[in-house]
Amino acid sequence: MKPLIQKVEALDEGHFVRVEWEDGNESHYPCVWLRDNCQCPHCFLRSAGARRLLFEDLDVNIVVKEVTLAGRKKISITWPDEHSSEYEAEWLRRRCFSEKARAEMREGLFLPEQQYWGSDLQLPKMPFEEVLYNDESAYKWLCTLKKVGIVLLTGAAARQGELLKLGQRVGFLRLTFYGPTWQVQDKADANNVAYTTGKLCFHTDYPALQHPPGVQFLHCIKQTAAGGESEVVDGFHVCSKLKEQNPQAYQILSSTAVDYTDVGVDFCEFAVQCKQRIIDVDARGQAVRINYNNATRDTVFDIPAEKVRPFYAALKEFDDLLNSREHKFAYKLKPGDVVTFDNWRVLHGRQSYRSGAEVTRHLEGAYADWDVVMSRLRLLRKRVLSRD
Ligand code: OGA
Ligand code: NM2
Ligand code: ZN
Ligand code: ZN
Repeated sequence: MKPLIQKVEALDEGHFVRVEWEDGNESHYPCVWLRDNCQCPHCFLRSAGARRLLFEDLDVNIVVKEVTLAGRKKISITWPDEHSSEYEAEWLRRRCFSEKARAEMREGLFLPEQQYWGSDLQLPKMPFEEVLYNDESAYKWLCTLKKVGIVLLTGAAARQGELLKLGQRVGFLRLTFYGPTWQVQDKADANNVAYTTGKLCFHTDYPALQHPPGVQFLHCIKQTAAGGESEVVDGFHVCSKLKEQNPQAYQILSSTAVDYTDVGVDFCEFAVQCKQRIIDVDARGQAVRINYNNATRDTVFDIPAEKVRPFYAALKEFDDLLNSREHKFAYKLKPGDVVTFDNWRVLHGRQSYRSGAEVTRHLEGAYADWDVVMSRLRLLRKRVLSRD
């Protein structure tokens, strides 16, 4: 199981160390990286798991003076200034620079695997209580949330406060101008279109913020008899379709900065303004975040006039794909349901319902950041996997 070292040598005039493993593999480590990552107490603060070595004290042209094998589980390096460093076999193996090893490390740290879905979605469901009190269940919840983008938790109490428990379970909730949690119901002088009985077409929440909330929780406390049904669509799946069907529309939506605005009073007074591309892409042109809420898209539109019509045409293409029968999935929340979803990936909407004298529909909502959720996922994985 544990990797053992067969042989170690310096290469390239001391700029590289080559490790030959007992299983026949080999790894090459740049010496500047080895010196930078010396694990001795001068260079590394164990208690923080962080580098003490200052960058200004690192010679970026450093070469090894001597490298030796210490047993088969450790290598030792002496540097030209006589500083010495030791590296464990297991530590080195995990940090191998090969394409394959780096891909494995990346997958373990970030779980990038995504399962695209459409109207065929088998909405993943788990009991709310299980997720709160069982680590395996919580781990499975978060893995599914990352991979599929949506998980329905069932059987919560039909009263306010349940999302605070979910917040504690992951760590903490994301506070916004709408408060630590917020009440989705028909309100007089609503400060947001969500707080009316109107239809909400597919949107992601809060693109008006520079860093929109990564994860959203919606807890159904009361559901109206007619109307108020929910819809979701896999935004990344739709983006990949748009890219292949209409690369020009994709190009426009992934490059045009759209103005968003949100002004009002809730938790406190706010005047939020932001520019976002509707489709945020990584260096490879892959969609990594959708920023689309038609309600908060500003009347101010800071692009040249001649680019406006092509932009609307592109957005129409995207919106049509979002709403196509094959892509969207419809369901209706019941009291006690908590839908948890990736607000960077999954767009959500709801049907209108009739307004009345009293409140017939009430959801409590909350946000969490992906940093917090992924942190909990990694901790749960460590705990769950070390058990067996
Ligand atoms: C929202 C929202 C969905 C619903 O409040 O942003 O999308 O079903 N609500 O009311
Ligand atoms: N609410 C539900 O982008 C948005 O304004 C989404 C946010 C009011 C907290 C709605
Ligand atoms: Zn050191
Ligand atoms: Zn919403």
